Amino acid sequence: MKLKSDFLWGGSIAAHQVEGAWDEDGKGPAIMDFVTAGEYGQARGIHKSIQAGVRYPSHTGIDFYHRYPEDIKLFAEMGFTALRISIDWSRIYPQGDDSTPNKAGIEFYQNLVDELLKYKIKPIVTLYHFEMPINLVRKYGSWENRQVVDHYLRFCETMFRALKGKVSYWVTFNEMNHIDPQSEASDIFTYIIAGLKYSELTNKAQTLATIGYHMTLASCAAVELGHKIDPENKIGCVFGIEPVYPINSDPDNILTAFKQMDRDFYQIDAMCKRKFPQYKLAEYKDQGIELVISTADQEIFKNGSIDFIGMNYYASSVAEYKGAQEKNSALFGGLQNPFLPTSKWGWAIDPVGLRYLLNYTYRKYELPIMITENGLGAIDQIDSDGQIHDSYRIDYLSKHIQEMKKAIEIDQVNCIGYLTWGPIDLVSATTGQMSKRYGFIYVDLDDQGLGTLKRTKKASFDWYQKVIESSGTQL
Ligand code: BGP
Repeated sequence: MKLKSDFLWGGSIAAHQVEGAWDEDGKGPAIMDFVTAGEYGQARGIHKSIQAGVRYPSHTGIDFYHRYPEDIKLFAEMGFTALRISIDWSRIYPQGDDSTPNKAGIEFYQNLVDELLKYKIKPIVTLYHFEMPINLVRKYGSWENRQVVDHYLRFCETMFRALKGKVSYWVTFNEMNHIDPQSEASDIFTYIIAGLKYSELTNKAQTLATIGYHMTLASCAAVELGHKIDPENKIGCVFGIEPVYPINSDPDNILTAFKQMDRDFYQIDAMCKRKFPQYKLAEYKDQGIELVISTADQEIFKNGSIDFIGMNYYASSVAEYKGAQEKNSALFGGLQNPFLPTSKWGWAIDPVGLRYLLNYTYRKYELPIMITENGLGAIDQIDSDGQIHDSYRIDYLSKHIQEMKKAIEIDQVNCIGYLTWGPIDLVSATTGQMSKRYGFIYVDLDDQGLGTLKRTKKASFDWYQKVIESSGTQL
């Protein structure tokens, strides 16, 4: 069966992973410009430090800043009807708290959006994909400080107005759910999302909970603001969610799996049910965490419910009960599922998990769901014929689209779009590498930031073009 004609087909990218031009046209330094230089990266051995003058992928990106017309033309050739981009906050307010916005930054995104509209590609604009001006981290202490919410809202307002009438789909945040006192992934994501070093936090649990709270509040306030500026705006929030399966049928393991998965939903509850969930406050209290919800905040939760849920789906995970104090170790590998193969980075490949998650989420909220990221990170080889035969990527995506179709056609889930992650190769967020590739388009650039930046279509390019052309029937 064909999917509806207005189903959104396309891909998703993030400013800091593609643009480069990290210090051009008035852009200020942002969190992700420092991630590669940080202690954090060195300790984990996944990011190299930046020395003066050394090219590095996070600073050059894939030079999308200068080459976007060429790249968008290729997306149009594939038949994209949507592209999710993000706006780098530090291009608009270089210090975060500047009194006026940077005109050149606004113009860049207006031109980018115009270029998409030229090809009738709907822009889906993320307002926060880890691109916070570093000054807000250093001067205010990042999202732990309530004032940052106000700076974020000013930035949102500037962009809602600058792109009014051109953009109707907005995303307030990407994957804020990864920062949680009970999540082991917090050590990476506190750095990526909030620019803070986990090891240096004095009261970790309180800080992480406060960050999560402020971001949730900021999202609701941004939704309210965006609706006021243009009632046509459809504003959602994107979550990175993994289905968590119990390791076996022991009820303790089943409860543990449920709790781990449930942790990713409290913010969606707040954004859909018009109040911050009481169960989360009780859980925090139990852990000695205090959150103060003012009457003004309650109003914000009441008025800021989202129009759609964005779902980033890559993998599922497995949980086992290890005692009351255990943390969620699911993300990035965790326990092995013997029924599933894994990617080179240990992420379980689980197409059925996508159908499960779509069902689970839709039954809970009955809101439209957009698959905002899905894809396989892999090392691509250029064969002797000069081509990249990425059948493994086609296989992964094809199986996931099949399961998504079952969720739509059989289970009646209202899924409104499918966007692959990194339709063009880009810098990986958690490894800082170029060699972990997701694209239909190969970019000649290595982990040291060296290469010609030449774009080459992979085998998956023609395949995805046919998928879109046939409305998902030719897989
Ligand atoms: C998501 C992020 C993306 C992207 C993706 C793949 O969590 O929203 O920014 O990077 O993961 O992850 P990685 O780049 O680490 O392979």
